[in-house]
Amino acid sequence: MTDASDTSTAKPKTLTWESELNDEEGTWERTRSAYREPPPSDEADRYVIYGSHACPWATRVKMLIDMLGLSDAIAVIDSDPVFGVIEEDTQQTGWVFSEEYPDPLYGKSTLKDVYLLGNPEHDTKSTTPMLWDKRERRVLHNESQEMAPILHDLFRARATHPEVDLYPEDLRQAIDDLYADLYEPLLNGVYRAGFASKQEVHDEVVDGLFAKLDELEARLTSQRWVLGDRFTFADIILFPTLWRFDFVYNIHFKCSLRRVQDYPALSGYVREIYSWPVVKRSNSVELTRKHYYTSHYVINPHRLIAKVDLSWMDRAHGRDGLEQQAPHWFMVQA
Ligand SMILES: N[C@@H](CCC(=O)N[C@@H](CS)C(=O)NCC(=O)O)C(=O)O
Repeated sequence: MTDASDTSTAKPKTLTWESELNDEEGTWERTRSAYREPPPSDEADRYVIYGSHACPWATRVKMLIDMLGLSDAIAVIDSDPVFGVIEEDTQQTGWVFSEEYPDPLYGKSTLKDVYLLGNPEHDTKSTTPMLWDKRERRVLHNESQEMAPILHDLFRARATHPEVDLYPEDLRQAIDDLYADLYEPLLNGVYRAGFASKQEVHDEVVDGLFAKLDELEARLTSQRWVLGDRFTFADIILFPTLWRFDFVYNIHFKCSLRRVQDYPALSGYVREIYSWPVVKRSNSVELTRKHYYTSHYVINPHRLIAKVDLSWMDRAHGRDGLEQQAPHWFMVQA
């Protein structure tokens, strides 16, 4: 039998979402991303993004790549949407590869193994999105909010649509401020609400979250995009959370005071962005539902997937009266 107090030979445990649950406090806290290195060059086909079909953080980076037309320069490798066991002795779960979603570079069976290939000392969360350097075989970056602007600025010149500017100089500060304002209450708030294990913790997060949605509704009633009349990365920050809200967060994470479809402006905003072919590429309802309901066994032990009526998403968005500037090519079928 192993003595738990003997740490001399114990391997460091890899963090996963389960180890971020705090039973005593009833809270859940996301670990800070550990890898923060920009790519050393702008070479095409040297870097890949390890992503996943269901992760909103990965989706933000994938939407940026698709909207600039960078998929020839930076490929995306998606892991299986369903979490599997990544650590035998603790049975903790995380991103895995499968027959349908293989790791074409190294044939690894878990994303953690790819992290370990790049860094044998890797002992923190193995998250998506992760920017990988194929030449040096190592992880460069795994924080979407910093990775996206780095890729935008470094690779935009080689994009199919270099005219698309998702980070206009004059709005950079506003984009960063919006993220800072939305992160804890809303973008991460849905997870804090869903994984809370004490009623008062859940209630408080949910109240803060809907206060933020109410603010956004007011803002998007008078303007087309979240920072005004230009579509920018700020909208890419907001969209993945709003888009999956009704069919995942509202049910699975019990963020159920209201639905996005109950907000006229927010729902029109989601419908408009989701109507673009370039957005459909990285946002799959089926894979997203499958991921959440089947991966978080702590809050959904039987892994049943909630039935949903998504007909509202395909109705006319009704936002043509508001001034707008979004690249026409987003709306064009490839
Ligand atoms: N702050 C990070 C968060 C990334 C993150 O937590 N991704 C989740 C998926 S949505 C993940 O990979 N989780 C793996 C796990 O919990 O083991 C970012 O924005 O890139």
